[in-house]
Amino acid sequence: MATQSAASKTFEATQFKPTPNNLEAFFMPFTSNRAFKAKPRLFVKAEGMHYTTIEGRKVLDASAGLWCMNCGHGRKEISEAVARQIAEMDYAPPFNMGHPSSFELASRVAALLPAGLDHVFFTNSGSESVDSALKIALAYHRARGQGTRQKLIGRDRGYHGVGFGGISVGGMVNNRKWFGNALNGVDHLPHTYNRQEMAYSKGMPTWGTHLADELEKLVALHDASNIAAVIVEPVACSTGVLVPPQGYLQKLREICTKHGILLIFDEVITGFGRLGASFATEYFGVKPDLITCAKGLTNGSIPMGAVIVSKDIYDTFMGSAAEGAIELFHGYTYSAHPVACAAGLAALDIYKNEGLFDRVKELSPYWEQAIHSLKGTKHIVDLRNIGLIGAVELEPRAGKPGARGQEAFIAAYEAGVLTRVTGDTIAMSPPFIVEKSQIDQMVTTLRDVLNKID
Ligand code: PXG
Ligand code: PLP
Repeated sequence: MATQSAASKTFEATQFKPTPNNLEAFFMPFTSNRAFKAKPRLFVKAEGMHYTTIEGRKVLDASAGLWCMNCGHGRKEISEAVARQIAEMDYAPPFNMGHPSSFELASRVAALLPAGLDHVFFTNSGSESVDSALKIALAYHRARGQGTRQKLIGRDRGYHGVGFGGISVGGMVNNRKWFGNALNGVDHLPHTYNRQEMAYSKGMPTWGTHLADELEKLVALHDASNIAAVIVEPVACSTGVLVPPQGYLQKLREICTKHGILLIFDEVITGFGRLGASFATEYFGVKPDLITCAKGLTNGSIPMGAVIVSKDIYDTFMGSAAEGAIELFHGYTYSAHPVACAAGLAALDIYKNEGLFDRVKELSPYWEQAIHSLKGTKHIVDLRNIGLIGAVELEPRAGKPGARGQEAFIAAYEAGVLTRVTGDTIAMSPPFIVEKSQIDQMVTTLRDVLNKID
């Protein structure tokens, strides 16, 4: 009895303990928890092109959050649509039931893509989109009687999120080595970056088309009858903005088609206007069989992702399952969440009404010259750009890879510009509403910062 009352007292004490103003409990993702908690950087507000820090300082958002706030922050059209939807109907089960806006959003997304890429499966993130796309690819081959096609091919320096599928086809050592064997039967193409051959290329490098031929070697090694799909980011963003060589993606497409291998474009970042076209498929004129997307789909406001599949894939599922049977044994509690759908429809309206994809196209030449105006600045060894994406690659400090990049990132933040850092590469990808004067501010700040740090 005594024990019990002591236990309940402890419980009460815990329950009513005031929330400590303490950063300890949150195990932060992809962050040095100890460094952050020793010197936190907290945002409390966002409007237009700016965040406001907890100290009341304004920071220019040169990274669109994490490559997702394409329409800028604080968009009333989105917050009002979300508020209306959550009040009207907060949730509806996506298995066996439906709600109208999921069908509308799927149609609106399909309308942004070339004919034949016209069916949309909803997820809640880029990682879930990647795992879903890989599973759809495997199941598609099985459904058409080619169940031996089980191998998946990714690419070195690829980032496809953090699910077991995504880290398996991805090519970032730290995202893989801690987590055991992950998926079997995965192989990788070489990445397309070669500084000697392509440093300071504007847009697509002219060197490197031949790297797509490496896929023929993997086909020769594994045999086409064992390969389900190849997944690549049209532009590999997370590992430092690796712009594809001219003709490279076309060549991958040709080899995949020749061998009956599905081609998946991971457009989690390039989707929804980042290159100045609705998707990279339109920008490069190369049509994959599946596309993964997320981020810009809801302007980053509510988590949501999607996999767009070709008519052939969808029809194969429909044609091979028995009447009344489930065609795809896959889905999430929150697939096509009504609140996310409301955010997605509102975001698509903004893109259209404000002509934001065209705005990216119009701003791209200015952006390109601004990024390349940094040439010659201390520490810089390469500059890369495409659409509204730019990368500033720094010479790593001897024996301390990543240290200079991290210091530059923090110094830029303290000087009022939020960028993104991977290793020693600073990436920038502003919201599409960015003004030229703000592009100038980003570049000037980076130049000043690089001149100041060792
Ligand atoms: N595929 C690609 C191509 C991505 O860029 C994902 C999948 C995973 O999406 P989720 O929503 O599960 O995070 C991504 C995400 C960065 C950075 O700064 C990039 C991403 C996420 C966070 C940071 O490079 N990309
Ligand atoms: N784990 C358990 C115990 C569950 O019941 C569910 C869903 O019902 C899941 C995981 C998967 O969750 P989600 O559908 O949100 O991905």
